Amino acid sequence: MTDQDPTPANPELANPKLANLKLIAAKQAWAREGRLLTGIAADPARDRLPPGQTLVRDWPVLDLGEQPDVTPARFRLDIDGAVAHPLSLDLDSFLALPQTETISDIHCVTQWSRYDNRFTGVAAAALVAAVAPKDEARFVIFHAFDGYTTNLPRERFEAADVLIAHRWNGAPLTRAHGGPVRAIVPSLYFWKSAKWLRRIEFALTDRPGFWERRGYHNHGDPWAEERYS
Ligand SMILES: Nc1nc2c(c(=O)[nH]1)N[C@H]1C(S)=C(S)[C@@H](COP(=O)(O)O)O[C@H]1N2
Ligand SMILES: [Mo]
Repeated sequence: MTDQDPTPANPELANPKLANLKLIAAKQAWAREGRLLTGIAADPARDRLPPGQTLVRDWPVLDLGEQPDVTPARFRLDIDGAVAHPLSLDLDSFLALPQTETISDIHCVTQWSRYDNRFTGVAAAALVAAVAPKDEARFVIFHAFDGYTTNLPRERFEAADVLIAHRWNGAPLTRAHGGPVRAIVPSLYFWKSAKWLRRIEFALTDRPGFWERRGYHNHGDPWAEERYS
C-alpha cells in the first residue's frame, strides 16, 4: 500500500490475511464505481436519516478483521504532534479525566444508521484544551492499535459532540467495538471514528488515512453523501 504514515503499529495490517485483502479490495472497487450513491438531497434540520441510509436496531461490527487485544497494561493514548503540551496517558490516567456523556446517531458509509447511542468518555474539546495545539495545526489524525488511521479537520474534532469514548449504553466498550477506547465523531461517516485508539496527532498538513487513500471521501459528511472521492 502507498502508506504515507510511519510503520503501522501492527505488522498484520501491513501484511493482512488473504480474506481481509479481498474485503478491502471489494470496498475499494465500490468506492471507484460510486456504488451506494443516491444523489438525494437531505436537510439535517428536518430529517434525521441522511440520504441513502437505512435504520438498524443492532450495532454491526466493521473493521479490517484484526481486532487487537488492548489489555489495560498495553493501553496507551498519546496526544501529540503540533501541540504545546503533549500527553501520554495510561488507562487509569485517561479514566481519571473529567467525564462527559453524549447521545448521538451513527451513520456508516455501508448504509446503516443507528440512533441514540449513549457514549461516556472524555470530550475531545477537553483534550484540546489540555494539549494546546498550535494555531497552524489544522488537522487531526487518529492512529489505532490495529494500524488503522483516519484524518479529519481540527474544527470537526473540536466540536462539542466529539468524544473519546470508553462506555456505550452504560457498559464498557467491547473489544469488537473498539474497546477499551475509541473515537466518536457523530458528524462524519463512522469510518472516521477510529476504534482501539492509540494516538491523536495534531498535524499542520492533511494526510489521508487508511480508507481515504482507498477511494473513500476525504471529509465524509453523511448529509452531503460524501461517501467516495
Ligand atoms: N481501528 C479501527 N477503527 C475503525 C475501523 C478499523 O478497521 N480499525 N473501521 C472503521 C469503519 S469502516 C467503521 S464502519 C467503524 C465500525 O465501528 P463498529 O464496528 O463499532 O460498528 O469503525 C471504524 N473504525
Ligand atoms: Mo465502514
